[in-house]
Amino acid sequence: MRQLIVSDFHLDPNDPSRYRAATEAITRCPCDQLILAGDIFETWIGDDGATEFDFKFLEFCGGHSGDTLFIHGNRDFLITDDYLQSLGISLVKKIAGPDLIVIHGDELCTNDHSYQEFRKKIRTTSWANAFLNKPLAERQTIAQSLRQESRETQANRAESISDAVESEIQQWLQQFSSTLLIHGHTHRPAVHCNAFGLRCVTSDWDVSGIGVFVDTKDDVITVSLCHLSPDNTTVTEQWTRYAGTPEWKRNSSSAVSISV
Ligand SMILES: [Mn+2]
Repeated sequence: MRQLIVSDFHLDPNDPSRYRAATEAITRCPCDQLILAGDIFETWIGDDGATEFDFKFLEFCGGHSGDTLFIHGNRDFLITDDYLQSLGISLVKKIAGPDLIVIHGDELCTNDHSYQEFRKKIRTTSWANAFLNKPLAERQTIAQSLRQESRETQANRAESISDAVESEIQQWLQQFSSTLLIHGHTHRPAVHCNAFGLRCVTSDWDVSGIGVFVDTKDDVITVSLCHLSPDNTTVTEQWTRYAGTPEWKRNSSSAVSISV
């Protein structure tokens, strides 16, 4: 069983090359389950505002694995289950169990109080309905100015995004009796290992990015942080845990192998 977790493509129809790169990079990585962990799109103003590029990309993802899941990010949380279902993708709030937790990650950034307040306000049915009831043209204008603002303030640079808070991470791991948490959002790709477990952070993308493979075979769980691009797939770090044991061990670089 192989799962692939990717996030933060920030796809924008103004830049079709990114859709191509993401499609080609994922094509190189066959998997049983593909988890799109949020901010796949730079903005989502309603399913009726989806472009041909958006539609084609999701259709590709839906066909790429037998089980493709979508977790809302803070930029594409208005995409609906109906729309995704029609393209072979299931919308899930999170993946949370003892084997694996996958979330977008913005919920971990609790030091950014103004962002959390804003999040609370816009992630309500009433806010969504009020926004979606605006005419499409008006929403498109809003999206355009959001993209412009995002570029100008360099909102997608890691320095502009608050980092995950350690106590929140521990709380998630403990709540689900898990030792593996994977998330994106912060644009700070890395693997962090401590007494509470392993935390893998996926990257944002330009024409390549960093995703995570979780391979489960017999009693061995292998987690590989990988650089994914249209030209190759390279493991940068690999960790293993034996089922029934709490401890993650880092594989020596000579032992690192992945077949994709
Ligand atoms: Mn995000």
